[in-house]
This record gives sequence, C-alpha cells and structure tokens, in this order.
Amino acid sequence: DYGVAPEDTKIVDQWLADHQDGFGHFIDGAFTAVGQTFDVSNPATGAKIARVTQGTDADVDAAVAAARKAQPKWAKLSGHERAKYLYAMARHVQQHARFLAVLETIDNGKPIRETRDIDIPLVARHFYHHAGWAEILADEFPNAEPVGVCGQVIPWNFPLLMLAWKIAPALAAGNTVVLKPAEYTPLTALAFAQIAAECGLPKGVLNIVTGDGATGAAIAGHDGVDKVAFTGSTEVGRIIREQTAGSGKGLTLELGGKSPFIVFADADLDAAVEGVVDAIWFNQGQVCCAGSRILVAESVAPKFESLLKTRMAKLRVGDPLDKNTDMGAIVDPVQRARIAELVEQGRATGVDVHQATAPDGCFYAPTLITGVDPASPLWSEEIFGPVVTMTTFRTVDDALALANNSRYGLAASVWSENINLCLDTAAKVKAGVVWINATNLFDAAAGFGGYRESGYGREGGREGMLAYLKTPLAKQGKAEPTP
Ligand code: TXE
Repeated sequence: DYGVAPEDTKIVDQWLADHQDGFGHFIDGAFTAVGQTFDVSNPATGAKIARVTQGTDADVDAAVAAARKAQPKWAKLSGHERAKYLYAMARHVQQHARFLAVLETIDNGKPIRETRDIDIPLVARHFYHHAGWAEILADEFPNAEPVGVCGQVIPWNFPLLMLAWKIAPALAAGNTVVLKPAEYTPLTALAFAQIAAECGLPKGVLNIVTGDGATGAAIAGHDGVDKVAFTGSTEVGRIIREQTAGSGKGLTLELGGKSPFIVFADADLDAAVEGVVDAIWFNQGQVCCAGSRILVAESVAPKFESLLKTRMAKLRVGDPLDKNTDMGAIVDPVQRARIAELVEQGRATGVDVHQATAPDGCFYAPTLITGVDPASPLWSEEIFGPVVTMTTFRTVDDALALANNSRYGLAASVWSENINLCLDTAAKVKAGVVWINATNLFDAAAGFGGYRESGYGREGGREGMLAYLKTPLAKQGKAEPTP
C-alpha cells in the first residue's frame, strides 16, 4: 500500500510542532538560534507550516568559516572513511523515508506517490553511488585534490534530490559545503541536517543556511568559497556567472529547458502518450528537463491528439497526500500565477488551449496547446508548469530543425519503433540528455546537464565528480575532457 499511514503524517506534524518557534541554520554541526524568520506554507492547503530563518551575511560568513576549518581534515580522511559517512547517510535516508516523503509532499505539493517512489529512493541511490566514488577516488583520479569549500544553491522542484545531487559528489571528493535550499521548500534540507548529525558527520563538513536570493548571492559571492554550483532559473544563472567571473571560482550551472518530445509516425502511440504524462505532468511539469514541446508526425497527429486528450481527462489532480493523486499542487501561488499568465497571453493570440480539470486553489489543470507559432513565447519560454505545446512535422529534417530551434539544450526524447532512426535523431538533437522511447529517467551514474542556456557542467557519474576535483590536468590549466 503506497498510501500515507496516519502515523507518517503524525511524525511530521510532531516534528513541525517541536519547531514551532522556528528553525535556525545548521552551522558547524549544530542548529543556530532562530533569527528573523519567513513563513513556509503547504501549497495544497495554503496553511503555514513552519518559520525558517532568513540567512544574513554574518550567517553566511559563519557557515563558510566552519566549512573552511573542517575541510583539510575531511579531505585528509581516506576515501573509505568518507564513504562510510555517505553510506550511513544513504541508510538513514532509507530509514526515514516515510517521514521525508510526507514532509517533502507537504512542503512542495508534489504527490506522495512521487516523493515515496521517486524522490526519496533516488536520494538514497545518489548517496550510495557517491559512497562508491569515495572508495575508488584515489585509483580513478590519481593525484586529484578536492576544490575546497563549495557554495551550493538549489531550487524547489526536487528539494531533497537536488540537495543529494549537490552534496554527495562534493563530500565524496573531500570538499566541504555551504548549501542554501530554496525559500519555498527548505524543510527537508533541515531534516537532512539532523540526519547528517545523527550519522556523526564531522562538524562543519555540511552547513545549511536558509534564506532567499540575497542569501544565495552572499554564498555565491563569498571570498571563502572555491566553487559554486547552482540549479535554478536561467536569469539567476546569468547573474551568478557575472558575479563569479574572474574570481577563479569553479562554477557549474543547471538551468532551464524547453525539451522536445519527438513522436515519429511509426511510434507506439499508446506508449508515447504515457510518455507525455511522465514528460510534462510528472511533478506538475516543474521539471527542468520536462518534455514541454511535442513534435508529432503529421500523419499520426490527429490520432495522437485524440489519445492524448482521452488520457488527460483521466489525470487526477488534487490532494498530494492521497495515494491516487497523479498531479498535486503548484509550489507557490506566485509560480501558479506565472503559468496562468503565459497561457492566457497565448490564448489571446488565438491558439487552441485544451485543459483537463483541477480543483480551486494552488492547482493548475493539465494543459495541451496546439496551433502554436514557433515564434511565440509559448514555444520558446520555459513555462515550468503542466503545460505542453504541440506541433506537427513532415520530414525528419523538419523535426530536427524544430527541435533545435531553442535557446536551451537540456534534454530530448525520441519515439519510434525504428532504432536506427532513434539513434540517428538522438545524435543530431542538441541536448545534454536524449531518451529513446522513454523520458525523465535519472540515474546517479549518468551525467546530467545541458548545452546553450541550459547551463554547463554535468551532475552525476564520472563527469559529475570532475566538477568537484582539481585533477592534475586541470592544475596544469588543461581541462579534463567533458562532453
Ligand atoms: O527561481 P530562482 P524561481 C525557473 C522556472 C521558474 C523560474 C522562477 O521557469 O518559473 O525559474 O523560479 C536562489 N543569487 N526555474 O524564482 O530565483 C533562490 O533563493 C543566488 C527552473 O524560484 O532561480 C533559490 O534557492 N541565488 C529551475 C534558487 O536560486 C539566488 C528550478 C532558485 O530560484 C539568487 C527553479 C541570486 N541572485 C526555477 N536569486 C530548474 N531549471 O530546475 C535567487 N536565488
């Protein structure tokens, strides 16, 4: 049974009640006093669930100082010793999986089925995988050194998973971390700080400072930070690139996307329709690599559209804690308003907007838009919601031209029963990740990242480790080969 047992919500309620005066930061192995706070809400109900401290420059100074102090000793441990901590964190995440899944669902609005079956298991998997990297680091990257103190700023769409993507490779390589979760969704990061403490992680190795964009800017701009890793909007990515330019800091950016979903005439259309469900209605479409542009072969387009509309009508949008829910709440009313504005602007231009149903509140109906001009913002802008645009093509070259007509290049997915066509198309689509007859598959062993305005650097796998190491080649001013 994948439902939420009453005792799961009770543990979360109790934890929140225990912290009703607010949460401090986690610095140098302990929680600080609660400072000036901001409210954190459950988007599905609008209820305020916690108060969290707004990080000041002084808080960031303290966190960076703790990370600096801890770093040499952490780096000096053998890879095996560091691996033991990463294994312990993976196991503790598994032990607290139900608590973390409910907390993430309440904080973010995503369905419990997703947090329990996808987010939290992938978090554990990421720590296990990087424990393995810590074990073999000295053999795989002889004479490499950690970069030092890493400043990491993460978004709200996969709060705990993005934390895992950031801190697991950093810690495996012998770096220490100052991380800021997004202001909408800071709670699982704070719960994770408790887990790290439970695992006996040496103090100062992981520091978590909560706050808004100003706190993020203080981390990215801090002189004591050697490397910055950011996932979020392309606009903020650009600011951080300018802020860190010429500073000598390492930088990886994982930004937006507008990923094509290409359906050839010989595709298994039922499977491709299920693919669309995963591509754009998973996590309410708040996924950087969401398949938000469907390109379908003209000859099968009417059939595909009709199958898709039938499937859309069956999506259940509502209470994220209900195990039957397919789509939960949008993370915040501000984001919901942004989605609605883009759709309404498009509607005014005469496109055809087909919407399923959603309850009132911070929910948005699954939406399919056809008749979109590729020059319109609906085609080019990241909507970051459950909204997919669809257009048709005649030839493979047309499909490729449409797919690559984007300032982004994060992901793509290709559907056909002809594997040669799939492989050939995959090689020609400008995207960091291409899935064939599948979509939104993530694994800790595979590098993930984009081209163009989707950012640079890779997270996961061997490439992901390189972002957190000074290799002998890099020390000579030569980059390791990366994709
Ligand atoms: O993002 P921000 P927002 C896109 C998506 C969404 C839009 C706006 O299109 O609708 O961005 O979302 C921190 N220096 N994505 O405003 O502001 C901030 O506190 C350092 C795509 O929430 O980029 C948070 O922790 N940090 C995306 C994080 O950056 C700063 C995921 C992300 O927030 C900062 C999220 C600054 N100057 C949004 N300003 C993806 N690709 O996964 C803000 N932050």
